[in-house]
Amino acid sequence: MAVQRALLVCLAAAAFVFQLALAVDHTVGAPAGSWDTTTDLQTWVGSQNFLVGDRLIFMYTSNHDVLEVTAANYASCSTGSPIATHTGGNTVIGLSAPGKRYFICGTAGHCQQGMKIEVDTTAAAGTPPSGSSPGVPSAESPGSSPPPPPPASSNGVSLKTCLAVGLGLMLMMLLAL
Ligand SMILES: [Cu+2]
Repeated sequence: MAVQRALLVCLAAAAFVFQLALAVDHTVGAPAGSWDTTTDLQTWVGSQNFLVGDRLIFMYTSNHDVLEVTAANYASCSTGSPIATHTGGNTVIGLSAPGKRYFICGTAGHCQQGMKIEVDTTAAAGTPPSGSSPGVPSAESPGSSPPPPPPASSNGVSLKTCLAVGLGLMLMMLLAL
């Protein structure tokens, strides 16, 4: 039915917008420090909650760089054959998928002095359910919303309904935080 489809589109749009609004920029070391040898980056990284869609921002002076490396090279502070090399003082890394990523500074000795972070990105709470997300109690998910009441007057009602459902969804997500 057209109204139901419109409702689903509304829900999807609301969820998408809300997730965008929730995306967080994590400036490495901020607010007290930055990507340097004097900041306690392990404490900083431990204080962060990285979700898919967030961004990692490295701000640094020209004596540093950012190497994305493997877990093994992270552990041993090996700067050889990095996955990616970033320079320029302002590096933005999009955390587009769940999982662990490893970053070290390529300047000699800096990784050993603590310029290394392990970033563990987890799926955002609002990620569309693809069947099974263990441990997440979701009484209502966009896919399992009850059928809407029969349309009284199909056109005028649908926008209002959309707004109401969108607001309700947002409230629900806010409460879930
Ligand atoms: Cu450095």
